[in-house]
Amino acid sequence: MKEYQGQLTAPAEAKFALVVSRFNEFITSRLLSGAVDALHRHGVDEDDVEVVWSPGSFEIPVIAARLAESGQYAAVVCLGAVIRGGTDHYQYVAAEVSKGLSVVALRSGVPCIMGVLTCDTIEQAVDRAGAKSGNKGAAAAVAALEMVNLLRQLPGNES
Ligand code: INI
Repeated sequence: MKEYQGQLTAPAEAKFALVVSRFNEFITSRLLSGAVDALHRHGVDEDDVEVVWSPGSFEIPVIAARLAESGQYAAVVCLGAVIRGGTDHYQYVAAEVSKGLSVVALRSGVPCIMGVLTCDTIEQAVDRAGAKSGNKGAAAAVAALEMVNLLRQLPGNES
């Protein structure tokens, strides 16, 4: 039986794009710190990490699409915080960013990691941005490493 699994080490000659939302920057800056820290601690060179700021989470997919289609990045790590407010706006933003990222990843073949929190409360978001529930930005970065290493092993890899 042949079994594939992605290692969590820095892949050779791989650049990582991090797309981070300015909306709820209090939370997303913590996700960004977690993602950058995780990449560095797994051996990714600082020069192989590029950060792009998005106005809000809704705009992340179009930025991710440009980056993924450029062919310059092994993975795009998307970071945002969608937090429920007094209206149903939250639902539209959360649905579009998750759907958009999945479309971009499937069309481009480049992993677009969903590090966008979708929370009912600010407290839930804080918990996931470096407090009680860890740092989901770091988790997203580790998922990116795993996906890049995994895709390089699977049939059809050209690199
Ligand atoms: N953007 C977020 O990233 N998080 C939110 O919680 C949020 N809410 O709830 O409004 C949000 N809205 C802005 C949205 O992403 C767009 O930037 C805006 O609608 C302009 O297109």
